[in-house]
Amino acid sequence: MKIDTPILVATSNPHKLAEIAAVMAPLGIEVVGLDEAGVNLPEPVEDGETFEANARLKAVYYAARTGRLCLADDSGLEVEALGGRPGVQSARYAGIGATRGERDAANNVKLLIELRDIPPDRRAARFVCAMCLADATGRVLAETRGEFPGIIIDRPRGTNGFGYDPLLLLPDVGLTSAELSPSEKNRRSHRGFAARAMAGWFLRNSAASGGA
Ligand code: ITT
Repeated sequence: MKIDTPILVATSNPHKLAEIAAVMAPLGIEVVGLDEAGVNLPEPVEDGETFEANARLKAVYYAARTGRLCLADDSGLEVEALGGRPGVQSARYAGIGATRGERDAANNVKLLIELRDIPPDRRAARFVCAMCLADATGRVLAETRGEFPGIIIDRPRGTNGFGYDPLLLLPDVGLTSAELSPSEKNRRSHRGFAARAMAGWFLRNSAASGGA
């Protein structure tokens, strides 16, 4: 099939966009975010019960309204001791903060409060990322998923990344996700896996029609 690039990524989160672009660019797949593309639609209500449902909802919504091929990422943190919370509520867990940075900081504080009586050996958690690609008519073409397991520590460490990155420790390297370089995070992360699987879909499907 003919793939129109740059591919619209249905996100207003610049960190997600940068991480997805870093996977796609070396493969010759260009992406553009909602802001850069000048898409100024009201955000859809993310009321799905799963990451997959919300990724689908965002991809279909923006694809159908812009008439463009559209890739969406819905992601978040699942903490075992909290029964999988904050899960699909990860972005709005604390429910306060005017800016993305303030919301991330408030979410991290809330998570540490909720886990304060949980010992280190019961702090398993994982980031999950669901990606969905929809065509210009809003039809779902491909869906992928990635997971990034670790342990929640009791104080933030590191300045790279965003969101809950400073709280997810990777025991094998003794670093938090926010202490990884961007390329190392992408190599291991939920988003890196989901984006590479999606890149595979692009390459298979554009090759079949003789090029993107
Ligand atoms: P869009 O819906 O516009 O894409 P968003 O940030 O609101 O942006 P989500 O609804 O998917 O995206 O919420 C994802 C939240 O999960 C995000 O705000 C972070 O708090 C957290 N999260 C997801 N991926 C993460 C990562 O790689 N590192 C740290 N936190 C992450």
